[in-house]
Amino acid sequence: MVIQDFERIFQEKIDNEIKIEPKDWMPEAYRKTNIRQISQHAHSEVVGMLPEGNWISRAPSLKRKAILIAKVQDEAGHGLYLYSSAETLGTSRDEMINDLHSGKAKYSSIFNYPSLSWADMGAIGWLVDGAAILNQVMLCRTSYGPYARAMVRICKEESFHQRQGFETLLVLSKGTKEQKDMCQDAINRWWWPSLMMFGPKDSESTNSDQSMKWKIKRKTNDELRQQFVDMIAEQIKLLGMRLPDNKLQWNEERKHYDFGEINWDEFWNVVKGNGPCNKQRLAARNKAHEEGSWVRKAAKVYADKKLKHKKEKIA
Ligand code: FAQ
Repeated sequence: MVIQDFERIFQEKIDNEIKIEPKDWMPEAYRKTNIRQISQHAHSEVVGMLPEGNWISRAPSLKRKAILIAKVQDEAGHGLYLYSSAETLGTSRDEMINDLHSGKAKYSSIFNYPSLSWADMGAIGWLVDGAAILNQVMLCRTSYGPYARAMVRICKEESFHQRQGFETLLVLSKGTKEQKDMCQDAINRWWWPSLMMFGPKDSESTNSDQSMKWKIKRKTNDELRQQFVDMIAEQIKLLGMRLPDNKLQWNEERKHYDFGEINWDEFWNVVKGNGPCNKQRLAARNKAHEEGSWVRKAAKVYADKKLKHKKEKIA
């Protein structure tokens, strides 16, 4: 077979909604963009543990603490599924982790903002997990098999995360004046960064066109962002709070909510490493990695020993 035959078979699979699997032939650019997106996604899950981890020791009750610990653990699990999925494309876990720790690899801009109050745990669950789910539901149909299958499992957990976030805010929204103010303040601070999670406008998205053609992405950044605004603009009514956007208004003609302009300078500034917590997040990841080196060494010695015993048994 010549290269054109491989390309034709690959394209036929994409056209017929047949998943691309690790041992299938694929264009190098398809492999690369999947490694890029999946590893960035994995890093986001892992770095995303930090703003929430900050509140485990200060959760207001044992029940809230147990829920938060479970949620943070889920994010670690998501990171692991995703790293494994990226590894099937020929990259190594060490390579991906090194790229994160050296600051070379990207992760979601949202995790470079500080979590300042207990209400932030509610806002992260409701808004950040809410944005993450919309994106991930579409990724359950992504064309690369191991990524799509990881997403199915992750989405089940994320929908629990979003509901717990909403419930946390609902309790605060019915509380004292201080609790209501704390709830509104958290929504004010997390709203715009949540909209940025969907990435740049379609007209400025460098990867979207090709990723849509390969069915890696099934909806564009702007389509998903609009879906998110429409969903949250309705849900906030139940909280009796408001979104910090004077331009937010139902547009009967479009059958969507109109909303104000995102501060794209702020977005790119955060993506380039200059957000409020970028340096702090990378320092925390590097420290955790260094402190965990004895665990990795011990696990390797154990694995080597087991392999040796197995070989001796066979011999
Ligand atoms: N932050 O051409 P596009 C979560 C970069 S998981 C930083 O539009 P693409 C769970 C982009 O990489 C949240 N960088 O890119 C959780 C590209 O640069 P590159 C993460 C961003 O890939 C909840 C450049 O800008 N979810 O939250 C961002 O087609 C609570 C041009 O952009 C995923 O990763 C950004 N927000 O579309 C955990 C989902 N946006 O790589 C704990 C999978 C864009 O060329 C607590 N990823 N950039 O150098 C995706 O769906 C896509 O990668 C997009 C971006 C939609 C994020």
